[in-house]
Amino acid sequence: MAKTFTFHDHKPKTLSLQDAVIQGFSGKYKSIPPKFFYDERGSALFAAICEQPEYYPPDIEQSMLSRLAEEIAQLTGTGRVIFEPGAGAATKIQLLLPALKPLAYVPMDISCEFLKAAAGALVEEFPWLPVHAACVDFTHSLPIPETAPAGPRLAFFPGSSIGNFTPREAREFLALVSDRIGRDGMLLIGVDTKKDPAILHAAYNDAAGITAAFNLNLLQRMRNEAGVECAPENFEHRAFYNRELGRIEMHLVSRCRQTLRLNGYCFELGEGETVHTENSYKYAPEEFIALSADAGLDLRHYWLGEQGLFALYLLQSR
Ligand code: AVI
Repeated sequence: MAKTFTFHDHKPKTLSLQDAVIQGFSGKYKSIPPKFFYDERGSALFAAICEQPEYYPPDIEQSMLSRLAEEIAQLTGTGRVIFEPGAGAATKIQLLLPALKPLAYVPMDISCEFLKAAAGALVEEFPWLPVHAACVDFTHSLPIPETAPAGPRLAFFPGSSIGNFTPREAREFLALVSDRIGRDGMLLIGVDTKKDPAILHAAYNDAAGITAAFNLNLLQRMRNEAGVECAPENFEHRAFYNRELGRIEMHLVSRCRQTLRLNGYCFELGEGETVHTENSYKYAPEEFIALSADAGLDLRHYWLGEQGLFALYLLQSR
């Protein structure tokens, strides 16, 4: 069988880590965008987080996708062009491929080499599936490669990555997806739910300290890649649920008064002062359905996983 595999590099020149540090440390509250977590070590640490017993989303979502694949296919039909922003190792889509029988698959990721390897492996595993991989920063744009065939589209966005946007950014992203899938296009999206804060707290403070290492890895990157003079041991991981805003917040907390230096810039941190590194918003179904509707996506169906801990939504563009 002739295999189809194309690769497209659309990675824009976006903010470097150095610029992000200068920008993020210059205001009253210090922060770094969470996309800088994902260097090679950060991606490996994130994969390890997904293996931790406290971090429930991957297991629940995967068992939902396996169990619901046929039911989802009945609602979407077969023969769609599926695109997946942030596809990573493209593992979750494999649970749906036999039922959804797509016309083509377009995995998108910011990590070009990783994407190329994952997409290449997928073509070997599913030789009947045309794959058109695109290296993109989906927080900026979602260009669909011109080699992808025409046909009804289905966007796939699992893992509750939508929670790492603010609700406003999430609405903008959903509106962009809605535009890309076109009229009657569909989106299958996994979203973490609001729940007992103790469960959320444990998920972002695993006993093995993997989430802490993931968070602290940002400081290693800042030092090794961006040339920031800093001592990672002078910081500690903090993650907590902000009930008012409905989000987990991750911070790096300064253990002492210290100065970080970079290219002539000096950034003072007081003891206990934090660098905000990530938000992970949680949505009750009615909140997420309203947010999607605001972005032009109407609910076709939603499913709740074990004890309502995670949700899958199938949405349709108006
Ligand atoms: C990728 N994203 C959906 C994860 C989350 O839960 O917000 C990232 C993560 N951060 C700490 N643990 C997992």
